[in-house]
Amino acid sequence: MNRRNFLRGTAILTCGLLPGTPPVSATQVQAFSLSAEPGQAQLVPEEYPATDVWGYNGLVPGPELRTRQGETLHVTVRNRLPEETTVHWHGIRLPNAMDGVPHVTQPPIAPGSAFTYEFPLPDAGTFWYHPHMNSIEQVGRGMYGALIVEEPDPPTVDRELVWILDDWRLDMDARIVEGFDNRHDLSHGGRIGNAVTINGEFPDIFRTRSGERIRLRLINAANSRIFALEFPSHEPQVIAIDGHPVPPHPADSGVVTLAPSMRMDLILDMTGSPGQKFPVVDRYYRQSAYRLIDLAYEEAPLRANLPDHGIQLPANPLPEPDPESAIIRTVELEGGAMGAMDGATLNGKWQDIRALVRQGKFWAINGTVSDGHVLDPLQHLKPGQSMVLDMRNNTAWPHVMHLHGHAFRVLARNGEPTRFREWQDSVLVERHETVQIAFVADSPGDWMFHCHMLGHQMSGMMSLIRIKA
Ligand SMILES: [Cu+2]
Repeated sequence: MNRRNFLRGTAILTCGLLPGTPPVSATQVQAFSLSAEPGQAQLVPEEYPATDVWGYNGLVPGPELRTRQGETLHVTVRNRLPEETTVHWHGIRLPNAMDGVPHVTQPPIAPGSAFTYEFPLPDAGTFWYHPHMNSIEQVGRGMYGALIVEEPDPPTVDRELVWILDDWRLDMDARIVEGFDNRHDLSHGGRIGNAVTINGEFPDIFRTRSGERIRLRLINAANSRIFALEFPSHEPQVIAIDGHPVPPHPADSGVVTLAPSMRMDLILDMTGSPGQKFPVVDRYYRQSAYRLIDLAYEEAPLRANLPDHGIQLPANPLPEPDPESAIIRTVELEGGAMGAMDGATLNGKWQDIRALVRQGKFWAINGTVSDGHVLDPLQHLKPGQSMVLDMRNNTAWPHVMHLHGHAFRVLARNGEPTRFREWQDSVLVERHETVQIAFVADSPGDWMFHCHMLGHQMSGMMSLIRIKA
């Protein structure tokens, strides 16, 4: 029994099927259990010791949760960590009470206790799960896993792979360097590591064969690192961003850019010749480009001609924002090292930058610094209302802005309309860039809107959008 069959074997049928009930009305529930707990992982080559981590079921990454569109996910999470936690189902459009935000959508899960999440999955795509409590440290110690929602009729490929990218700051004994609240990291580009892993392992060689067609689901689980991957002599086709389909197209300038928390689904046709080797290179930080992994072709080709099946994914059932009636709001991202912020409001009181820095706060959204998750809303919306957020990055650093519980269209960058008006849940806003997004506030509740560079989130760059009738 392969892993997938094993996991699918846990499916249970909830709606009792009475005689004469058409089977289409049945809701298939996929049940899983996760335990947040300390563990060990061999993150770097064998000549180094294993690293003490925190993981789901003690593993890095945590178990892959694989379901189908339209099914219901049921996950019991037990907390065996020495501190409180929650689980956020990143990118999933779900009821607010299941969103995993401590003190806002649920009480934290105390050490020794458990919480059960259950929600339907309206969208197919590549998603992931991670804590929303002390995220910089809990995610940074290895707590994350893939949540894959399959299309009813996925494109035909030879292999489907999930690569969860992460980076770690390790010492020479492969121990995680402490000091997650290091103020230099918080006020600059965040905690960037010195060891990049794919699925919790130090990548070396990826074996493939000429003519193979691969669906590669990339997930960036890093604290702050942005990846810009080049696949020399290959032309990966982007088929989905943040889980949501886009018309298949080659990545811009051949570079697959993935900010923290973002996902990208690629179709990678292996066009090299037998015996060839190609490095995949990450060039986001220009001074420190490095080889992520080698694509190594075996001697025997898989086939002579590339497959020509269609690769376009069917659209997810997302509500289309109405630009005519939309409420438009400017969102100013402010602060950080080399920024111009002289002060901002923290806990209801305007404070100058020195006072903010003393409290470990460096970032603001529209003049307000967040302190934890319980916040005055940045915006009130009625259910069904369309909203445009016109984001301006007034800082010297990139940010990746994530909205909970919704997907938004990316309408424009620096005033230029985007090519595909992509649906995303997280969007990279480069320094001094403007990005316009639009969404329909279709799900009632308090939803976080924050930077997913976890050090920025922790030190002030978080807000809340309230959707209430
Ligand atoms: Cu940021």
